[in-house]
Amino acid sequence: MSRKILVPWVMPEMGRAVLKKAKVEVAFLHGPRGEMPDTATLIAAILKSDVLIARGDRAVPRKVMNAHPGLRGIANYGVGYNNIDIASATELGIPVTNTPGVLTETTADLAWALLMATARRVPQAHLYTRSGKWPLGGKTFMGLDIGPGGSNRSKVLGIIGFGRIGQAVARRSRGFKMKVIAYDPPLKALIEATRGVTYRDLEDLLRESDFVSIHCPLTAETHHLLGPKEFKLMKPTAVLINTARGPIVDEKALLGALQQKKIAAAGLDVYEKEPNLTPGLSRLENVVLLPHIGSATEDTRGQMAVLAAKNAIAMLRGKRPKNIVNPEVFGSAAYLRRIGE
Ligand code: 8YV
Repeated sequence: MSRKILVPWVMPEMGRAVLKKAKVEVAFLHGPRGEMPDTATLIAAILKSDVLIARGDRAVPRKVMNAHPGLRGIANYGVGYNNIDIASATELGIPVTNTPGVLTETTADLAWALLMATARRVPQAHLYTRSGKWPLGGKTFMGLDIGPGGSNRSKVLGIIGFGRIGQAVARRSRGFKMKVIAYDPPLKALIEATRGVTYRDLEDLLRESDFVSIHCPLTAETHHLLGPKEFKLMKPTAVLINTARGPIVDEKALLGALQQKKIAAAGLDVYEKEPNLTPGLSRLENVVLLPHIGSATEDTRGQMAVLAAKNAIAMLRGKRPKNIVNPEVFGSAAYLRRIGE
């Protein structure tokens, strides 16, 4: 029987084409409206497959991995892989891959769009104009400057997480004459070596920034990195942007900070319990809310699918994939058992 790749979601055509060209057997499994199968259905399908192409918004817990002793790998469609229990995958000898690089600029674009939209209240003004109230109402939609503004004061952009996306956001700030500070302990040396960017501890970054943009991965260390204590440190005129992962921010504490005007506004693309929002968040006037669309362009999602497909094909064939996140599995007894060597 030939080996099979399982895709339990609607994969962009560019990724499907790669699978087709490689002449590998693929099982596509999703509901009529593209919805992903429940865990029991997924486990039943994994039993008949050899590699899973997972999507970032769906958890792959240990019990799913454990379902099939011959599972040769999990290719995640997404650069973030907090949806996958990596410690269990490594212990069980399952290689996991992600899709870095191809979505860097697109996600940085979205972070920047959100920053501008939140500061200048673009969606709120759009809805108001569209509603036809404009000639009657006295709303003025006062916003916050991103550039130096009339007073000619450069604004401070604080970047939390200075990986590929954080760096791309920093590059975009140049045209706005911003002062850029960044916090990322493992990348302190890189930040210090980057022209126009200065390292700050988290507390100082929060105290000094006019805009705080989050670009770190979600890990045990970054879970609730921003909570009540941190919001108290921020300027009352500060804007928080999160296009990374929801649980990095304590969403209830953020709601409180926005309600009490401890900070001025927030632009969010990610949430603690997607697709659910903390009650009250969507009723606030000082938020701009997006449905996790950081990488959502045809081109970029297509390239992500290509990478995920290529990684899956390599793992199916027992080869080392390009974007491996737990390279220590190769050579482990657990992995060799899985691939039958
Ligand atoms: C995707 C993402 O929306 O790459 C990531 O980490 O969050 C996004 O690009 C997601 O992985 C798709 O489900």
